[in-house]
Amino acid sequence: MLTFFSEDSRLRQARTELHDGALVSPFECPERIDLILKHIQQAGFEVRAPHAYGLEPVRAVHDAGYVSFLETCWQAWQAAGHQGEAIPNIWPARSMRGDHIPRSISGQLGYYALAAETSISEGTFSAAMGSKDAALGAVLHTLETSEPSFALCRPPGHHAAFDQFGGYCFFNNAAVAAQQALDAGKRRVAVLDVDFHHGNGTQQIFYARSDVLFASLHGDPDVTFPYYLGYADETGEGEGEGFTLNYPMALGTSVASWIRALEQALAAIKTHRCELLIVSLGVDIFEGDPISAFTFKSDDFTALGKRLAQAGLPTTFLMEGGYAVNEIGINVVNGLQGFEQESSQE
Ligand code: OKP
Ligand code: ZN
Repeated sequence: MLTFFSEDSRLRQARTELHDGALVSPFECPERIDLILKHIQQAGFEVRAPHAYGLEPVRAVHDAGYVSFLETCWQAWQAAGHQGEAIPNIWPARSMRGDHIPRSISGQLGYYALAAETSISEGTFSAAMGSKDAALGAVLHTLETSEPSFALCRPPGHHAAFDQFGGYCFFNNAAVAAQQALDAGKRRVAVLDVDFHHGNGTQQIFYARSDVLFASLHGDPDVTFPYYLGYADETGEGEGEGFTLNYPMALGTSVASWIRALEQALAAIKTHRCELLIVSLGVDIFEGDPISAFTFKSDDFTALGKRLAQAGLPTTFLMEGGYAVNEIGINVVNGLQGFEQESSQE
């Protein structure tokens, strides 16, 4: 499967993640790229560098002030004399005002953050640019040829909301790609999010819209990140009513019951006549993932890819999470090859 990857993704080299009350080396690390690329190359997939598409496709789904904040945050943080990486430690929480953006970079960090584990450091913005360029390159290829494609996006995107970063995400690559497809003439796009964590950002961006159907299979937010979104009763609002579908599942869920939820999501994608499938491909549903709790085995990713191919839609896969570094490449390639095997049989 043709793969799009920007070397700029390597420029995110954060040293700190707030995890279990300690600053640790981030789970979302550059080594993930090499492990995935190794297996992509072993599989014989061509890897292409994307064009630089600039900020216009980003501003189509994100707030302009938020984009500028990301672009200048690291400089402003350093100029303010801070020692470590930029990490928020106060928010406009429910008891305070959410309508004012403070002048101080510390106040801005909390305003534009939805979680505290994700630091901003040198190269973060450039990596986020490369990541969304890979997503755009891949979706444009699929739009032009109807062939499937894979974007090795890093950093991931599905937690990034209209004007918030967090959960290792800065630009919502799936939202950028879906909007691009609509702008290119598709009438309805499906974003299917199979990452272990709920794709809160993608959901929020399209919540009131019917031109993007968002379906997410994930760990029950009652007991796992991102906790405050992703419940089954969130189904969209206004025009978008019925175009958000959430399948929260218990920790420990294995492939059999997971696939039953997938069947429901794919049935809705069919009913609503979606013309393009964007898969937010998180492989943190793997049993060995260090921060997740589903029990997929490596072979189960092949079955997942095959089932997705049966939807019969032009499909673009975008990399999201996956942190069991030794198996991450195998799991990604199994999913993509399962898809290819099943497509070639039609
Ligand atoms: C990003 B993606 C674990 C806390 C989880 C952040 C998880 C971000 C996941 N103790 N912290 O969806 O894979
Ligand atoms: Zn995840």
